[in-house]
Amino acid sequence: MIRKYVFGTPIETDSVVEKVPQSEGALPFFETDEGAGSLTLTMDRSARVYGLGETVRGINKRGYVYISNNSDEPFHLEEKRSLYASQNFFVYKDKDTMFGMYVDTPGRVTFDIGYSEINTFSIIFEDFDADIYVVEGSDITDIVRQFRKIIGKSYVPPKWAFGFGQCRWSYMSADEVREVVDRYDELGMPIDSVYLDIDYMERYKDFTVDDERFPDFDNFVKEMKARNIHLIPIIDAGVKIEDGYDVYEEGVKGDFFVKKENGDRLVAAVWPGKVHFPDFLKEDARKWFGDKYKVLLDKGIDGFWNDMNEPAIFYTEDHLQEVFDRIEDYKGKNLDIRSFFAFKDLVGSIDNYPEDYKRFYHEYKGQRIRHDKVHNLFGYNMTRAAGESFERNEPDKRILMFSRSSYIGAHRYGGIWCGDNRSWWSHILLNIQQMPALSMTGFLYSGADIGGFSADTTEDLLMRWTEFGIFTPLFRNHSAEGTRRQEYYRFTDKDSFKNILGLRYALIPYLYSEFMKAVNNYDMLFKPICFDYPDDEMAQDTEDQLFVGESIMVAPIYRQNATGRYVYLPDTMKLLRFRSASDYDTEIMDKGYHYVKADLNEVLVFVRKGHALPLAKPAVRVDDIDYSDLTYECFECDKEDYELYSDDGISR
Ligand code: MIG
Repeated sequence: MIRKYVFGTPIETDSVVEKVPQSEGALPFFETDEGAGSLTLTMDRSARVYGLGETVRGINKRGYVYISNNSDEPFHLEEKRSLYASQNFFVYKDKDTMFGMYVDTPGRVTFDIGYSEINTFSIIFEDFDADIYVVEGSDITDIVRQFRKIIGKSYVPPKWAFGFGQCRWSYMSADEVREVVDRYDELGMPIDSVYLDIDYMERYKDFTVDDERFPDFDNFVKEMKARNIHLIPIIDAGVKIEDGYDVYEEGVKGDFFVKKENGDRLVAAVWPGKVHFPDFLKEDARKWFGDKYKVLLDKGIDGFWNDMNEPAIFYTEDHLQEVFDRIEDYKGKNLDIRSFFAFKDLVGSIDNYPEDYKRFYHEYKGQRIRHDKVHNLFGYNMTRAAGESFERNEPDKRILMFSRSSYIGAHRYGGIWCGDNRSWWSHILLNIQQMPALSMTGFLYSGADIGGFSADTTEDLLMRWTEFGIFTPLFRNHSAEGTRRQEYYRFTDKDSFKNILGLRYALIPYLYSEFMKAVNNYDMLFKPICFDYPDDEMAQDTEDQLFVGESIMVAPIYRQNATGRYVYLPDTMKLLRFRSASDYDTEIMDKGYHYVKADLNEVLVFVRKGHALPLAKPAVRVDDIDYSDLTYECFECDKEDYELYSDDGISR
């Protein structure tokens, strides 16, 4: 049962697509303080809170404070309150009470879940204008399912997008890309796509290609296509200001860029230097920008990633001027403790400066609205621009799309990746813990940068991370400029990497099937084990194991030098300890705690009782997977009991 409560005059976000009638009564569970703009609930000792999508910390969100304020945040530390997304849906559960809540408001919202006061859950609004949906159901899965129904079906990528993708900031030329593919192919390591980061563009201009680095790009795309490799260019939110650049000129002519209060276009800066931001919230601007993707679609490109769409701002012309003006005050001074830090703050305030987000306006549904009021809708509407364009321009074919920034609603147009993590062991765990929260909020096609984006990876870190990454729909190895290169072929134990990648391909019939069922039935692809074992106390505290689809549980290793780990089995299960898709041992294990060994190259998968896991033979491209040759690992069931979803993988 879903009830809707309306506070103030909410700005439409288009995240809910099914009509829910407004409820007459008072909001249940929380106490409303209209004056303070807050809701509060006293949490029982037994209370747990799940959801909120892409955030730091554990699966149970209790004990910290999270702020929905989409941010270009390169340090995913425990203390951070905001990352790139706002996905304001959570489930509260204690021994007597259980409900889900979706707080639909495009501005800043704080979820203080026992941070200020250990037993108090407060939701604090900057503007108390919100549609709040309260969902009750028989269990968490049921609550999530009802919620997902009202926000509409999740985005479905082409099936090849379940293959492995290699990325780097940046492959600097067509030859570098060729070399990557050659190396993978020579070694017989699977790969389906190579990503193009910002340097493929001509001076970071969206929808252009640098023809010194990528001469004859059209033929290069064809050449890669002939090898069944997809090239996936990045698209940034800012449009370079440059006379003669068609995208800039059309944007000016069509009045598609965001403007300041005085009507001037906002001048901000990102990669290309000074840019304008398209007003993705404005329908005609969205259509215009969306149609620009056609420039690349027409060259045979069939996948994109949208970046910097919080939006990230290096500086605005206005704030930079303020800084330069005030810097004068410090010149020649003997800087002491206060003035030195004031000076440091001034200079350090330049990028992603909060006041800059109040400097410009959108035309949204016929109204002029200051950016900060609708801040969290920006990336969503960039993805929507692309998604709507693909529906118009490629009506018969699925196009890969995922974004960095998001809001609920964007899950209908694309997936997300989890942004700039680091080559840290703790970030494998973060990746594990983010996946179920993303499943709850509809972002099914998601994943993190495997191996870690910033900082230098190590061979063992990359291997352990990959052993989890093979279960995430978006399966991409990506790393930052200036860090150690981390393509799999650069390391010593190439055979093990090849085997683990091969296992991914062997799992694709299952993963794709479970993914599509999750889309069609509004289910989670990743589930904390406690969701299915609500009365099992040990399961409640298990935050580093997940169910992936209906048949399996994974228990990844995320500690350096570990040769195994403790695994909690909420029921009897069948362990598959994989060294490769065809080389694995099996063991039936009882409910309870077990120390399970797993060498660096071994992947632990547990098949649930009454379920089956289909396995294909490894292939080097998704298209080569032989569906007529599947074997099944069954535990107390027959292979016929497994419902294998499959389709052509490309048509809509
Ligand atoms: O400020 O395009 O999260 O994946 O490699 C960095 C360069 C801009 C941030 C993205 C990252 C990408 C990088 N971008």
